Amino acid sequence: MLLSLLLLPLGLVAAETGIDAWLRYAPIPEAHKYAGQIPTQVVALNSSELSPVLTGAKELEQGISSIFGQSCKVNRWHGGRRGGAHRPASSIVIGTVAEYSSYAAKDSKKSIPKLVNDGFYLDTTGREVLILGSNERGALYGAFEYLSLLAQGNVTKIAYASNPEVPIRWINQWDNLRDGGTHGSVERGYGGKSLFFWNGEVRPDLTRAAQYARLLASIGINAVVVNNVNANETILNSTNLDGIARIADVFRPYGVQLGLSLYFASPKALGALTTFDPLDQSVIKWWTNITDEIYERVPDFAGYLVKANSEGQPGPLTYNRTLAQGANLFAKALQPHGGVCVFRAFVYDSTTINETVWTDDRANAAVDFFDGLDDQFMDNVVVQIKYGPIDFQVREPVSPLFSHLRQTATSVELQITPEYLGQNVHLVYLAPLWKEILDFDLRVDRAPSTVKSIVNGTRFNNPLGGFAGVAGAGNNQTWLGSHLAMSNLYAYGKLAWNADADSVEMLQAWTKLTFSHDQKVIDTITSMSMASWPAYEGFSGNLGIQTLTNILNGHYGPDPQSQENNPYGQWYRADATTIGMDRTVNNGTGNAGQYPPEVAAAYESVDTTPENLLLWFHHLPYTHVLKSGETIIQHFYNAHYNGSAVSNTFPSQWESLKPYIDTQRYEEQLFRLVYAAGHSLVWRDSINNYFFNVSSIADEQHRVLNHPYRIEAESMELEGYHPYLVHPFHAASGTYAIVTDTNTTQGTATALVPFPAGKYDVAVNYYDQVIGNATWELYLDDALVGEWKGDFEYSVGSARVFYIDGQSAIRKTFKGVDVKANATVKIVGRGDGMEPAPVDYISFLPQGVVD
Ligand code: GCW
Repeated sequence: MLLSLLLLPLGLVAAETGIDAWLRYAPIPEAHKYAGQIPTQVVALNSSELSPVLTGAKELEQGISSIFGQSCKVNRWHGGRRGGAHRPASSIVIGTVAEYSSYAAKDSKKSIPKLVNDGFYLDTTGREVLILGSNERGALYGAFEYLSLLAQGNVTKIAYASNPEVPIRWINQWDNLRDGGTHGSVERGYGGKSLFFWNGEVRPDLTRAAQYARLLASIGINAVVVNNVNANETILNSTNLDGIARIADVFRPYGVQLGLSLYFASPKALGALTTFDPLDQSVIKWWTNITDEIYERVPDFAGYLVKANSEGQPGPLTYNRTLAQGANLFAKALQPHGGVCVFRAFVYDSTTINETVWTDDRANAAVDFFDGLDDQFMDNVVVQIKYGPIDFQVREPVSPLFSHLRQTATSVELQITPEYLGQNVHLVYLAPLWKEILDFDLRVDRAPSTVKSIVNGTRFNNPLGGFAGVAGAGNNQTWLGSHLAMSNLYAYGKLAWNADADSVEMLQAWTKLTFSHDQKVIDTITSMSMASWPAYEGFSGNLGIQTLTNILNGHYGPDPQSQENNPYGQWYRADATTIGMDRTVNNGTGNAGQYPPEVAAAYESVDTTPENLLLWFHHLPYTHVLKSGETIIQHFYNAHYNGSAVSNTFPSQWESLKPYIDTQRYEEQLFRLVYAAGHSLVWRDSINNYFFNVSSIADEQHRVLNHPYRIEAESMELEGYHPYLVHPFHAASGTYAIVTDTNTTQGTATALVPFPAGKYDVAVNYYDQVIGNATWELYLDDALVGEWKGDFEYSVGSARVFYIDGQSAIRKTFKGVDVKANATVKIVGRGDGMEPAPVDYISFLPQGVVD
């Protein structure tokens, strides 16, 4: 006992990599207090090696011994009824309800509430703890639930049944078979390489894939589609099908089924047919055969996910067949095996729309493409709909398609990997965003019709439906690239299990499990996380004009102009006096009319459109006055200042947790938060400069384009450096940066510091491109303040950026530097690779000033 008490504080500060996520089973504070309340053995009612029941039993053994330092051995039950009197006290019984029936004596058998598939019953009130699943997977879920309670120090007596919200609780991984290309190993993944594929094949070592399945099972995920929706036909070659079977084997003990994304033209590309027409007999036969082959190898195969006729992918429309005919091709092949065809609603044609045509609108695409097909999909088809009509933006209304498909099962596609929300370098806790979507009431037929009631099947009586979460997990130790981002994966699973789960409660349970029980840690992470989405929205795109990121490459840093004047249709139609998409029926694209009448009426009018979507639905003057009394343009300016100010509080909030968090995770997260705080200023200035330039309306508070603490690099005395006009212009303070004369030479920039002597935070804004490691040195009066390298690309997994722009812009801050009167500041930069050691400006910030 003494030993474990002594070890406890050490355990708390020992380095952790993050790989255990919320399944750390950390020793809980004062574990000895629980002695006597914790079972000492687990009775596994199913002892077959691959059974999720046995997995659950082993997890209980491992978890309890780690949390309480107490042994809790697994005993495998091999049949025969046990009488109540003979059962050892203090045990956990885990199995299916059916197994429990044969196990328990009649006189002591509990009556179990109704469970649906995958549901479980957890009862800690009796002499035995009962963990009973409607099926084996349910029993495993019950084990994880019980362990989660114990790990949070909760030993209250409870008895309840827990049933999932929806049958489809899937993860979509956009993993490519090969690394390289524009999207790397995991498309839009920021946590390393694919867990599943390498060099065109399934990885020989699937240890991490099994660990991923464990993590996902612990939050109720029941299937993973392992390859990118931009699929490659070679996933179906026989080597890869064998490999796929190996993945399914490591998933199975965790009750996680495997699914595959399909390339629609595979019969031609792989099967050497002359067509991939979904109505062609040879094509039908080809898919039937391949599906049968998959089921031979993977009898519990979950099904297919299909992206067709979207972003260059082939599909049924290629042959003038309907999307339903395309979906049914696969559904028919899967049906005899009980598989599901998930068909994505993300169908749009980026070649035919034109911003100068006032009525053109990508947001109309899904409904336009799917209307008229509702009664044509087979029963085992699920249409998977991105939450908004465009593409995972920082704010979108709910996709109107949810209200159009009444006879077809639907699932909502959420993006856990925050492609458009800071790519896990910025902190953005997504549960509040998802909940706004799930709780939104579409008022179909003027009756309550929340998105969650549609996807869970209650509204339109479709039993098959659910959730798809695009996760982007990779093989680095943090899974997603950032420790704090793991709350999103956790919350996704919890919401798919219970869409009414509360954002803060999920976050706090996750925090306790992941970091600490200390109230200070819980409160701080709650405050940061709950402020994070509003902050990100504040300094990116406001009032429903989308994220304003570079949509042509990266999807990461600020680049509003990239949304306009191209056929991708993420326009906001800004000119010198007005901004916003007119999506009204009366005068615009008609998109508001795709919603049921009550919602359509609300969106049709400026007065009744929620202001956070104002410019999604309306085209208005910058001078339009909001309910707050601010004009639209002033709201932009203020929101950008406020949002970035919040982001700039995150590093110090996190620093206050230093005593409570192990060094590795503390340092890794701090690095990201410090970077993100600096990058939020890049966002702020870039967007504000851009809209000032477009509108010519000044900031009432005189902040925009007025930075009294900056020395612009291009105004310094340059040797071996020269001014460089940055594109887009607003990605540089004063539109210019400096670059070394060649990519491999040294440059020096010198200036007199025009500020009084004192203590300053000295911030250097520079650019770090992906190829090359330029170096910079900062001197004050010839004394080195600090030096650093352009090696950011190795420490974060965000999009690879080749250009000097708002995506590569980055800030290095030296805190509390003593600056003498009339000091000279000097930057020495050495180019390397593609990096000509670019510098934008140097800020001398008096204590407490953020700029
Ligand atoms: O948002 C876009 C992404 C693509 C993705 C596509 C989709 C897999 O930028 O990377 O492709 O959506 O959802 O199909």
